[in-house]
Amino acid sequence: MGKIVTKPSTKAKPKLERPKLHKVILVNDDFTPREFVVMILKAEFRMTEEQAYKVMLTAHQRGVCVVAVFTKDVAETKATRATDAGRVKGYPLLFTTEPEE
Ligand code: TYC
Repeated sequence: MGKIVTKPSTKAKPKLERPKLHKVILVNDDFTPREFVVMILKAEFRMTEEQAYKVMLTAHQRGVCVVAVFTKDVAETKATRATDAGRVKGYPLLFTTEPEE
């Protein structure tokens, strides 16, 4: 019985690339009331009071806090909506986005 010789595979493996996730980052400022930040986090990011308070406090103490990760589109839309909600009230509240490594 002869040995079966297989030729080296040259088939390209299709890469299943999952879309890179983007962080939404809450940035601290000296003017936006704490309760307003908590309210926006609850409304836009569907957090509980407790989760929202922790994220607000972390940003307050450290300058920034990652709120959540989403696909690029969703992250940018949510960051813009949340930032605009502050602007409407005259607050400098800022949400930014950044791709995950
Ligand atoms: N630093 C604000 C204050 O003392 C509260 C605040 C927290 C504002 C987090 C923005 O991302 C922020 N009123």
